[in-house]
Amino acid sequence: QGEYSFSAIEAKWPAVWEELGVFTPADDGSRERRYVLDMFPYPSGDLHMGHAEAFAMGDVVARYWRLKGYDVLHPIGWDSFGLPAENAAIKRNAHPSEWTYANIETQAASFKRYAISADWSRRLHTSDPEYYRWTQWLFLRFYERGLAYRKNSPVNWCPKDLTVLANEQVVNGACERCGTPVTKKSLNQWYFKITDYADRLLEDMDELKGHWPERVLAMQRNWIGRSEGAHVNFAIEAAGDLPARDVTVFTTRPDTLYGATFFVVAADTHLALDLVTAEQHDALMDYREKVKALSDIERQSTEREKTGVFLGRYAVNPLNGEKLPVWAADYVLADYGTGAIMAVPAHDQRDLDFARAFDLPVRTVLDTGEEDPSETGVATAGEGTLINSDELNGLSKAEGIARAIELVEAAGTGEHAVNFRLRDWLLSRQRFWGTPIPIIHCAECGEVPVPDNQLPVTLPDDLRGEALAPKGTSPLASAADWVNTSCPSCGRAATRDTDTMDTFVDSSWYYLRFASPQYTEGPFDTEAVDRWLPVAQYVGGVEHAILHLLYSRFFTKVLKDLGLVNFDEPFTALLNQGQVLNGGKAMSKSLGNGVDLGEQLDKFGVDAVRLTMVFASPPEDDVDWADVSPSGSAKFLARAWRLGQDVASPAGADPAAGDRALRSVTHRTIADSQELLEGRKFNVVIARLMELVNATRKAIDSGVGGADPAVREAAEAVAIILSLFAPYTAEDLWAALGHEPSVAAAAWPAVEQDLLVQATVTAVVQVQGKVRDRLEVPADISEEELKAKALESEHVARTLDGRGIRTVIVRAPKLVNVVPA
Ligand code: ANZ
Ligand code: ZN
Repeated sequence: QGEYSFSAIEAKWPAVWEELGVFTPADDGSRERRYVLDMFPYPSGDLHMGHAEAFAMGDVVARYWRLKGYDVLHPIGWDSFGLPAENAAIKRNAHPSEWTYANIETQAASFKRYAISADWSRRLHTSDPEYYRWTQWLFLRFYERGLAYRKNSPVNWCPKDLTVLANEQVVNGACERCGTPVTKKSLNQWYFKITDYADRLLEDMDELKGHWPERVLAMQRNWIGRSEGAHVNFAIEAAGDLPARDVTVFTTRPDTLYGATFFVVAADTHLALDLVTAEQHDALMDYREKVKALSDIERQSTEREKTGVFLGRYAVNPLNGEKLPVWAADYVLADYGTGAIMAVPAHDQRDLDFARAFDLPVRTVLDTGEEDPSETGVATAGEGTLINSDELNGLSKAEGIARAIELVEAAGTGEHAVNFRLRDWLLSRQRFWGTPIPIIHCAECGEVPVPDNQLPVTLPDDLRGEALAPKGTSPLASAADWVNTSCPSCGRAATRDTDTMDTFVDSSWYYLRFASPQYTEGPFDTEAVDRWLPVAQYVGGVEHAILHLLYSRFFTKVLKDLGLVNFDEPFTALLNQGQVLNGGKAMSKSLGNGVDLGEQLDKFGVDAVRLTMVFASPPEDDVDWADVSPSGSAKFLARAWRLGQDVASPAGADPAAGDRALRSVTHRTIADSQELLEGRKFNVVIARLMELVNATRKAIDSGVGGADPAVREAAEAVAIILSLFAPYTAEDLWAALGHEPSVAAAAWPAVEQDLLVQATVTAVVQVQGKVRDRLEVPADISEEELKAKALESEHVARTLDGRGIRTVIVRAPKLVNVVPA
């Protein structure tokens, strides 16, 4: 009794929840299982507003499913390897684990305060040796299948972080972490062969349609970038001492073969060096120096003037024997397709720009009805009829593509081909705080995997401060004791691989580990995984649309092929929550508009902050903290909580005898909430809940009174629905209503169908006092709704006959009088 005090309530319940273990799944098969997962956090300092939003959303789902009778797995853990810990350790002359585990403790305490209904007994950290042992074990399984391999190639290099980056970590030519423009560096690095799975990653997206945001699917589809066309071989004629040879191009438009007027190879390839004649050699070398300084984005920009160098050679068109000059240019990329193209300037804008810059011929081969590209400077790409193309003349574009492929296949100079934009996943990092790559390099035996029974290869714990600073080679290389070992195969002196794995490897399988986090016989107990996975609802930010989600999908498919899991997709449904903004902008240090979560919780209480987050907008939309009212939420919570003081009927009182109007509101709220929750419209559920609280208050204060069992029924529904958003207040209300032990152990209320039928009344619609229409409307219709309905009436419109309206008098639910101007 007394006044609503969030701090008093917050002090009371965590111990109760912990003791009851209400958030630990029974896992005994007595109920259907469901797995709800929030993308696990990185332990950078304390929780922030973004965590508060994402975890509030995930918790709504977990709590709702629990009330609906499912056995719910809702675990929590930390993605705890990564650069910030290392940078902090360098600055403080410490070990990265100190900063990491201290932050984890801070966040764990905040999560507990925030009342996330998580099963804390399953907590994991990817930087624990018990976890990364299995990351290493999985790496070795990939290695055995040829899916983890090392190669020397130019890689993305961040000159600030002094480490390589995966393509997925380069955003607009810059490091996704620090924003420094990325350069290329030739290094021997480890890769995962994700390209082997390109087709399946694409096809299996069909399963996800309707359950994942379309935007995320589109981004993945685009990233995988499947193109269909042909590989066509062009003979390059001998020149001087240089012998003739073949070079293959990838084209999506073999129908335009007759329109090829020159041939281009990427300037920064070996192929360009192999092809160039002695006369043109110096020109090419100069040009390559200039190209080095450019990013891929700049290279492909249609805005930039085209540059290139003639290589002194000619390629022969396999269909008509025509000789095409061979050029090297930067707009052709070394690592896409074959790194060489046939240029068709009439129908490809970049080729046309190049042709105009170097005065090369333009030949239209597809009549699209548009103007001549050689005159307009605009390449034509639409549908049309093939011309100037000998045996292809008269065909449509699609027919031409098919026919041209037949022709080159018959001549043995080409074949149908599919090309992907997706590249293999570069996984080595020259940093310390990550999972060591479990490979030993032996002068005799080459690469030797560390035997499973010697895992984990643990990180040395004596490196601190400056010893961890990035030098371009891994800091592990300086730990001589650690590096020097013996070859598991021949016993001779050998060295450990000194790179660590991209932290996205750690997060590619953690959702599996949660099924059996203490399992010691393997990365996970396959039976436990069979029971719980795939994840029924995954919740996280759209910034992971490609990286984490694509990698996890890839891991799952490999594990399926290894016989370790029996599903293809790890996350059945995905919810991308919006961002939390302040003043319409993302919170940032430089803007000084950051909002501290801890301060908000101290000021308004956990429940008010949670409720505000969910109430602000549909889960996918951004929340602007400048536009919301946590104090308004706090007032509503107090109002809901006070219902508990006014219910005067005993627990278990039969509501059947209670006030029918209130019962009808209660049951409609329950039924609608259920539907809204299934449709992820959490914010609307809160709006409906507010209406129910108002209706209950009205009933108590009017004739119905607190002793009516319908009031109890309504208050109990309020407690149960409220528990999804404001668990502390809901618990206290539930206890005030005489229930034990926890509202989290309650059941979602059953809906009585006959109470859903709305009572209706007949409303009379008048124009200037004369009855013009009668409408059947709900007895509790609002003034605005009734007014809107009346103005939609055809009879009213006819009577008004174009006259304007002076005023509308509304007496809901029975009368509307329209007064014309
Ligand atoms: C001839 C042609 C004629 C082309 C035409 C297009 C239009 P997508 O769809 O992205 O896969 N291409 C091939 N390899 C390239 C490389 N390494 N760097 C830059 N461009 C490259 O694009 C495939 C098309 O992009 C290919 O088809 C090729 O140009 C070009 F009217 O061949 B096409
Ligand atoms: Zn050896």
